[in-house]
Amino acid sequence: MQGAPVQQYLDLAPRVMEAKALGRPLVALESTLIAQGMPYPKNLETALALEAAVREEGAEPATLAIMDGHLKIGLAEDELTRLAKAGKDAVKTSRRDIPLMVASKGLGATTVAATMILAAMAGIRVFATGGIGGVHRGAQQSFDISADLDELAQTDVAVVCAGAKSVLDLGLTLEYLETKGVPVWGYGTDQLPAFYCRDSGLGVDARLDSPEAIAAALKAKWALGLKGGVVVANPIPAEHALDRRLVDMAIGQALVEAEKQGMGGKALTPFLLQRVTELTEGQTLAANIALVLNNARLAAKIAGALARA
Ligand code: PSU
Ligand code: MN
Repeated sequence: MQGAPVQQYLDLAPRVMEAKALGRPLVALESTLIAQGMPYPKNLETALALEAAVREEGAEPATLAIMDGHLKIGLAEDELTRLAKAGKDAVKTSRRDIPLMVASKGLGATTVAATMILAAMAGIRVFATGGIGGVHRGAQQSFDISADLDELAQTDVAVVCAGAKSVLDLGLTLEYLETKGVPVWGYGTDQLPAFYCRDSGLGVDARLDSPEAIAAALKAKWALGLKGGVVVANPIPAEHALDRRLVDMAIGQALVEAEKQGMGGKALTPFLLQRVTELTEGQTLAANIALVLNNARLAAKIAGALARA
């Protein structure tokens, strides 16, 4: 199998293939968020609602995952159901996990990093998710920095997200992205959003107020051969934003529990996110769904603008 082309592993859904053939805009969607981030059946409802939101804005959605040895670019409804029902039994798959997930023919839910890789392989340039991974608090000691950040440094995909959760060290996350040359653009805002809250108190590098302006800047980046992705930071709609004190309290407690239990490695982020949901009695889940939908819509508009740019 030496020198085997990537294509033999890619499995494009018929709708995705058709959209590509017609030059229609495509938006990639993440599967870790569905499998690990939300309980069944809310996760399936959300996955379907995300795809519908992308279509409403005139683009074709492709939820990405790894199934039965294939890199799946777009899932049929029965496949989405399988992923949603598997939940945490699906393997959280980041860059380093991809080879084994393919070879073992397992069920892999792709993180931001892995979703970017699959999207790029399939020629999809715009990707919507909830929040990216980043530099964890205490990373000076633990070295825990998400592989999402290095992926953003090297893979040509724009990631539309609501910033990163304040379980992370947002200031250090921005420093790391700056070092790696990853642009962080605020959509209609000068501040980095903090996921459930609209503002983090930290600035982005530029504010862009339209999908066309974002598309023009993306086109320039890639036309110039400046490798890597971009963070498009889209604040949660005001009516769904949560009270900062509630969120900070839940995060504070989740961090203490994680430390006590010696959590680390790839289990840490899912643990923190689940505890925050439990501690806020599901308020963060509702906010999470609202912000991902908002990101899917913006991503579809950017993909459309990029197709016309
Ligand atoms: N942030 C969220 N929800 C998530 C994740 C991050 O608000 O579900 C997931 C994403 O899949 C992200 C991953 O890529 O966690 C980062 O994990 P780690 O910190 O282990 O790299
Ligand atoms: Mn980590």
